[in-house]
Amino acid sequence: MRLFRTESGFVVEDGGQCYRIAGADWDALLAQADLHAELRRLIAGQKPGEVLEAAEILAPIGQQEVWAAGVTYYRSRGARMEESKDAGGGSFYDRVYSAERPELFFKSTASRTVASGGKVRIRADSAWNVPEPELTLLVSPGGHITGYTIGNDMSSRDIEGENPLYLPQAKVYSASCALGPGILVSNEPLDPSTEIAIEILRQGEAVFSGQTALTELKRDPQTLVEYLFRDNAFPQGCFLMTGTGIVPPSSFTLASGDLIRITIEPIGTLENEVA
Ligand code: DO4
Ligand code: MG
Repeated sequence: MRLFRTESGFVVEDGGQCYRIAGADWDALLAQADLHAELRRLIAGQKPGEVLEAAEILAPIGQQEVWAAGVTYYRSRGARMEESKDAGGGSFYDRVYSAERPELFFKSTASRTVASGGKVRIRADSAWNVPEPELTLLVSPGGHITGYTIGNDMSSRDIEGENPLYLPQAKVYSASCALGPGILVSNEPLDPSTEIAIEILRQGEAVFSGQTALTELKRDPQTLVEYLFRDNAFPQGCFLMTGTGIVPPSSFTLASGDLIRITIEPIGTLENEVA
């Protein structure tokens, strides 16, 4: 079952049929410990037949914070070691990849997050930028994973590579995060064979494509959540990006007008143009 926040209300898609949910509050919904059961209850007895208009879809975020895990795939470890070797930051990435404690950082709020169909940004003081396609968890205030969405952790690699202490500036700026299109609501873990794919189009031509699978994710999503919730309260729940396993070659940087398409099959496709 998938849940969408749209300009004209909330829509549940279940078995190919769409249902509208009236009178619900987004933050209260996302805070449900068993969102799946709550949506079942809300659509019970309703007639399907609603139409989900892609142009109406909003980012599936309210008051929740977006956090992110880093260096959770071998490819991310290698790319970070390479970009920061002149700054002496290389060994940090190697160590965090195999440490028990994961890298977790604050990524975004609703005001910095764009929906599928919206425009992500490159910051003006950076010349080397990439999208990071990431499976993103919806986590309830009690720390239960209740859903999955697609995230783009836009990143300025030159700023991050110059000094690891610049990470917040490389990661957190206006329109640096995209989430959506909707939330796959499920209490079950995703199949490890689930694939994450990205395609970047420039003037209609593919300039980069890549894919990975959750089998490559070094950390268990629930363990990432347990670390995030240590001495940290999320009264509205939160989103947790699980890291990227796809990094374009060092010669690649995003340009204005590029179209970024990230697909995780059971969730959908997150599509954003670069402003
Ligand atoms: O340590 C830097 C950021 C890592 C990250 O965002 C990722 O691996 O996805
Ligand atoms: Mg990332």
